[in-house]
Order: sequence, then structure tokens, then C-alpha cells
Amino acid sequence: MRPIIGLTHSIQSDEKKLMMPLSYANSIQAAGGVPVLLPITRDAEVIAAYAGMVDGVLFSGGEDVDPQFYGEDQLWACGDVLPFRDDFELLLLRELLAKHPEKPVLGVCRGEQVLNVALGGTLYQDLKSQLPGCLAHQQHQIAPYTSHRISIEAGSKLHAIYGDTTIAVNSFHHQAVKEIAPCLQVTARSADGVIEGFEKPDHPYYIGVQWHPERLVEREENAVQWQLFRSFVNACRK
Ligand SMILES: [Mn+2]
Repeated sequence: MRPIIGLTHSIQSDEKKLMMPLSYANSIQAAGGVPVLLPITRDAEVIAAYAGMVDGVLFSGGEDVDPQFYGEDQLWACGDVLPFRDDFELLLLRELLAKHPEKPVLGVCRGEQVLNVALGGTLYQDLKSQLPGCLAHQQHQIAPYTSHRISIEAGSKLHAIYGDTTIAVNSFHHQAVKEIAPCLQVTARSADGVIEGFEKPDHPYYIGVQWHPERLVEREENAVQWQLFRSFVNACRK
């Protein structure tokens, strides 16, 4: 049986249409999972049913997390926020952690930030203005190309997955983790110190990555990125 992997999606700002790059579903399929979309809702019963029926959830990329969810007021440099999406994803994540603490969770880009905020962490609302001199985390190449390196903590889950302590990644984020949630452990940073990856040490698989592996795998040169999706899907089989 291939594991069922729930995917979160974006919505149009009028909250009437779902939006989702196919690359996430394609990557999960290619790694051996069955991707299913979890349509956004405020219904707690439906959210509980989602958490019960999937073997794991991939929190996908997208818009900025509403700063109100981490106790800050919105700065001018903050981008578009979708409070409905934030609400749903935070409820879903808390339901998973409370009722299904063994189910794997992978957060990509915005999804990584959601995984941090849900547990009490904060974000830079805008790296360029709040962390002067940082790298170009909005890269000038298209998404299947890498633009900066990251250092991975030896002995971490990301180290085991990638088999290396330095890899190159792509970068499409103007926000990033500022304060890591107390129960999380930073496992990857770029040269400017920006947090690019973390895990929850007491959880079988709770991993956030700030880059976009689902786009890197489009180029054979980045085949190592399949190892992230394979590790996630394999963890969901258990
Ligand atoms: Mn980056």
C-alpha cells in the first residue's frame, strides 16, 4: 500500500478558488506516495477527519503567514497574507500533533514557517529590510537551479537524509524563521545565519525546509533532493 499524503494548498485572495502547483503532488507520487489535496476549511470535525485519514501531511509553500499568529503587527514590507489558510493549517497541524503525534509532517518554504509558528516560533516579516546584508533569498535564477549553500548540522535528520553537511539549494523566500520554537532544533543555515531547516527531536518526522525541493528535482543535477521526498514517504509507511 502506498501511503496517503495530505497536501495543503493556497487560495485566491477572495477565498473562492484553490490554487496548487502540481510539483508537490508529482514529487510525492514519484517518491511512492499517493497525494491527496486537503481542501481548506474551518470545520473542526472535517479537520479531525483529514488528520485521521492521511499517513502524513506536506505543508506546501505560498503566501506570508499573518504576523498576528506570532504576536506581531504587520510591517509595510510584509507580503500578502491569507488568514483563512493560516487558520486552517495551524488547526490541522495542532490536530496532528495532539491526536496523531506519530504521523510525519514535512513543511516546505511557507510550510516550514507554519511548522515553526504553530509551536511558538516567530518569523522575519521581510529579510531584506530586517536583516541587512543577508544573501539574496529571492534568487535570480528560475526554481530548478540552486543559488546558495546551506550547512547541515552533523547528526541531524537532514544530515542522514542528504548524507552531507553542505548542499546547494534554491531560495524563494523574503521571510524566514526568526526565533525557533523552543521544542524545535535548527539543523540547517545559510552562510548569513538564516535558518533554512529544522526538526523536532522528540517527533519521528517533523521537518521543515526553507528551500523548494519539489522544483529542484526537475533537474537531474539535483537528484539528491529526491532523498528528502523518499525519506518522507517512507516515514509515512510506518
Ligand atoms: Mn534561502
